[in-house]
Amino acid sequence: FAIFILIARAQAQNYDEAKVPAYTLPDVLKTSDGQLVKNKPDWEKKRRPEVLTLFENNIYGQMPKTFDNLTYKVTNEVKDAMNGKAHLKEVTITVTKGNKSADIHLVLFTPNHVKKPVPAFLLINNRGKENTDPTRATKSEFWPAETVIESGYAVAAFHVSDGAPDNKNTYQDGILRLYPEQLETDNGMKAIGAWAWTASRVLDYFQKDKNIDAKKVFVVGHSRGGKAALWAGVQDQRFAMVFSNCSGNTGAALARRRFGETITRINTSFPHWFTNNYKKYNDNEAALPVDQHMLIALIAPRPVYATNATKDLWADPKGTYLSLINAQPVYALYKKPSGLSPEPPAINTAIINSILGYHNREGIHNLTTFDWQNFIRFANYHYPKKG
Ligand code: GTR
Repeated sequence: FAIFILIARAQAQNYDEAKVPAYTLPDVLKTSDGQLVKNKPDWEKKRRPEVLTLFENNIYGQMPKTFDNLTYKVTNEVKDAMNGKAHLKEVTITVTKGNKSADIHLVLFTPNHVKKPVPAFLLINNRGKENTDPTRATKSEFWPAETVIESGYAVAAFHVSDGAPDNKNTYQDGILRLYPEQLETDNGMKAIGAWAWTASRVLDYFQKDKNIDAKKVFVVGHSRGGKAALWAGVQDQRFAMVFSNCSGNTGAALARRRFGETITRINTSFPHWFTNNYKKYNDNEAALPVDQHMLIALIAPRPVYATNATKDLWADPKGTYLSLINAQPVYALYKKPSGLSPEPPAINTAIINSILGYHNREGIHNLTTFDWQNFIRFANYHYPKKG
């Protein structure tokens, strides 16, 4: 009987395009009182705040913005790391509120021999800490720091556990200790929100580091980290650009397609990621007042790059592309058309020369050198180096 239930649950995940239900996406440009937004001021003053609140209340939770103090301490520094090519700093960022504090551990490499300040890629690392080894004894495609440094960008990372342990029993043990009231409310922040909050505190630090161009910080995340990267870019308009890799359900992919992972599945496997309110939409996507194209639209006019992998149908490559397509009307208000064609590009073909970038890489659910190389191309396109 138990096996039967397991099979039934596995089958409940659809991978057949023909079985995608008919759906209607909420109109990103239509206000709750039925008016059509036609220009930038109306978007920014009326509709954007409305959509942002819908995401906060229903999905990602509130984003507390106040704390008493943010200090930092460089705990390790190597000026000639990577054979002299980079300057390593390990920094502990401490955020204090009342009698409580939380530490964020940042690994940061800045390229030597380039004009400062430099733009930076910041990874929200949801996998092993060895992926961001400051000694570089261990190298990983997940964070190919040498490749990013060679391209003239700074490269930084923090681990999600500093924001919130990725565990349904202990997620409260990170920065939520500073905001216990969040745990008492159905629209309270949980782990994904805490990771996005942490990315913003790193950006606060970047504003104090004279080698970093804090107006050009690009937030990057893979999968659950890619969901947090999108939310960070939405919440904190200081992030210049967002890279969301294989972020799938409640990331860059449309929920209403019910292709691969669904809201029920994500809320069941990871009850500590999203608000209590989000559980109301289990098997009830149509009732959601938003869909994920609207999350991308909230990042406009800043560039967004989303990716998928061919063997990662769980994260719905097509649904990700459709999110970008359906975010376009908001970019158009800023006269930043993306010119995406209705059909996704061929496998391994990256859309770079566009405000909304995309590729579907051959292979499995992962963050790889191929992905990073295209992130760098996209950054070069939007922030061409002078001279
Ligand atoms: C899966 C989860 C996805 C994605 C992934 C990951 O188990 O269903 O939403 O977050 O983990 O983070 O690698």
